[in-house]
Amino acid sequence: MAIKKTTLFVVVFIMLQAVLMAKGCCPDGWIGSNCFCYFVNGSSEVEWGDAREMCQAMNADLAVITSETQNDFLYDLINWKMQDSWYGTWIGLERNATDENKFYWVDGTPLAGQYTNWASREPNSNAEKCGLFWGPTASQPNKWNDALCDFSIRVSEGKPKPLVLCQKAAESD
Ligand SMILES: [Ca+2]
Repeated sequence: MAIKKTTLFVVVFIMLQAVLMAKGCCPDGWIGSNCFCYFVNGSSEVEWGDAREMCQAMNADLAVITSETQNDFLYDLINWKMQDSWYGTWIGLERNATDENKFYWVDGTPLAGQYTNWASREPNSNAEKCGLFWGPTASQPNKWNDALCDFSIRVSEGKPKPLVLCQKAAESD
C-alpha cells in the first residue's frame, strides 16, 4: 500500500511537471492546468475571508471547481504539495448571505445546477457558510464540507489550520 501511494505521488509529480513545462504561462510556484494557475498555501489563514484576501493580493481568488476532472486534479495537487499535514483547504464556495440555502462560487456563479462534490450529510449547517475541500485525514477525503468561516474555533479544538487554494487565469503566451 505504501509503495502504491508513493508511486501515485511520483506519477502525479511527473504529470504536474509536464503540465508546467507545457504551459509556461504561470508565475513561479504556481501550477497550470486548463488555462488556470493554482497556488497552494500552507501557512494558512484561519478565516475564509482572510484566505480570500491573500489570494486577491496575488491577483487571484479562491479556487472555483466546476468538474470532477478539475476536482480530482486539485486533490492530487494538494496532496502532492502538502501531503497529509492538514485538515482541509479553503475553496471559493460561500453560502449566500440572504438565502442561506444557496451557495455561490466567488466568481458569482450559483452552485445550483453546477458540479458538486459534497460529502455525505453535507452541507449540514446554516452557521457554516464557507467551503472546505477535505483532505486525506478527513472522514470523507476528496469531498466538500461547509465549515465555519472563522476556523479559529476548530483550531482551538486541536484541528490544523486549513490550507488555501488560490486560482487565477493563465496569461496567454
Ligand atoms: Ca459542515
